[in-house]
Amino acid sequence: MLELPLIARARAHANSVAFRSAKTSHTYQQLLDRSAMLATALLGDAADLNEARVALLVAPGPEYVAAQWAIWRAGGIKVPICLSATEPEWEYSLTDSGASAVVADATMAGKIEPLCKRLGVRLVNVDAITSAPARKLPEISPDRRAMILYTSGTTSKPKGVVTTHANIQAQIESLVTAWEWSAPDRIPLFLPMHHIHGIINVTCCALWSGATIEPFVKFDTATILDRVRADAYTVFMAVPTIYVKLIQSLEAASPEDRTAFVAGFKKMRLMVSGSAALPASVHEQWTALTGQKLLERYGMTEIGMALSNPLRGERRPGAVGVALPGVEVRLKSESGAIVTREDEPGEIQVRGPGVFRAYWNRPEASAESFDDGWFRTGDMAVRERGYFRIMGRLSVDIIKSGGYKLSALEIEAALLEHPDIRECAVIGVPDATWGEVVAAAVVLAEGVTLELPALREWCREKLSNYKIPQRLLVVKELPRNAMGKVTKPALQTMS
Ligand code: MLC
Ligand code: AMP
Repeated sequence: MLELPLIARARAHANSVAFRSAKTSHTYQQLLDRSAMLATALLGDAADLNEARVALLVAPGPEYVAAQWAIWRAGGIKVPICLSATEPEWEYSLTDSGASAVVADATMAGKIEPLCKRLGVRLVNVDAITSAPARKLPEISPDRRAMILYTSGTTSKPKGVVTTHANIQAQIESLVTAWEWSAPDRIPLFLPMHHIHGIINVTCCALWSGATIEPFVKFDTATILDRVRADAYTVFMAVPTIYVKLIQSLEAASPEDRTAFVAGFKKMRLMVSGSAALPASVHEQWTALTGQKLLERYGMTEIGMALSNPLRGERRPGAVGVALPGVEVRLKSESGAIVTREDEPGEIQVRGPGVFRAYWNRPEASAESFDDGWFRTGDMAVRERGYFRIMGRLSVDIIKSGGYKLSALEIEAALLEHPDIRECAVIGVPDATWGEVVAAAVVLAEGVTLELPALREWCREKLSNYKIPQRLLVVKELPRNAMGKVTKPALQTMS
């Protein structure tokens, strides 16, 4: 029987521990059995879900993976959605993807039930599924579409990035090879499970390799440091904001505690940073504090990981290394020429088996994002002494905050619904902890006032926590160029 490689790999590690937490542990065999049970429940009378979209709203951990595998084994497309999203954000993901079902744990099922009822979407509470008769599951070809991840871009609403099973496998194999994942590895999982960093780099790579994951609902510095002190991990993957927070905690710790934490970090075989630029100063501070040299890599939802500093060899602060196995990377200059020399900047373009298939239901955006078969990332880079260095993004409308990619346009659209806001422009302003924070410049209606706390409170119904402006600038008018277009770079100096 043709079986998904991820499932076949899990069988090879059947008796190993896939997930371990303070209270319980789950073997690969338990995940396989549970996913078969959930797949059966999802299928009902159908033989195959035939690429039906199934949204996934389960806290990180064994049940998340069992549900993910269940959707895949039943032939569906998994659409992971953010646990802390607002109802309008959930509604957008469900309607845009045309989801026919939401798979949720009991806690999340309670929260999303009213929306599912309103939209007529089936809600499957996994905690209520305790048995199912054994049955034959469909054969899934690697070319079948497997996942839709919503990612913000230069359009107001997020776009669904569609990857096939073969794309996902290529993304995993590239990292497993480059970073030498193996069964004895142990890794904490504290990143959100609706983005590739948590899904592919941490979870899928670990489970492909027979390694053990320790899941947390969210990142908590004190909890993680306690586990680091206990030598719980061999591999650690985080966004730069987390390293900044860890540095702050290490510096604030007593000398005894710090020595114990540092000993734990020192013993790890690999610590990776990615999803946003790691300032060279943070890289150097981390090495000075712990003796560990962070491995910085660069990736994107549409392509998986593309560039990485080496596991063995120079890990250069401020640089993202070279192309990963199976990934081709080129730079295209503003003039349209392929960059062949060092020190000449260009847009990063990527080709390879890990590159996504298309944006969901957006043929034009999909076509525009490719240049002769190469995916246009919208990030600028330069090659220096053999390594790529990221210089920034082509669009001012894309903000990276805490590792999350945010669309200024999406936030502007939400702010314009505020009765007192007549015009607005959103930008990302540099921030030592978050990389960038969201700042809004607004023109108010006549005679009204608006303070940041009130605006933030108002936003809570519409936007996830990390999209809500952290800075507010009330202006008489927005800076515009001769064509009447708002000039966002001018706002940077105003803030
Ligand atoms: C939260 N806060 C922020 C903020 N997010 N402030 C400024 N900017 C932000 N972005 C504030 C909250 O308002 C709150 O303040 C306080 O911080 C705590 O909020 P929280 O939600 O509990 O935050 P925390 O859990 O500390 O979140 C930090 C984090 C999280 C770094 C753990 O942001 C995170 O998990 N980021 C990772 C995202 C990720 O996985 N990206 C990968 C995308 S894939 P108050 O005042 O209310 O207490 C990708 C491709 C690739 O990029 O290459 O990997
Ligand atoms: P996302 O769309 O959420 O997958 O985010 C991908 C984007 O994150 C990339 O296009 C980059 O802008 C940014 N990114 C990821 N890794 C790095 C890195 N190491 N340095 C700078 N930017 C990064």
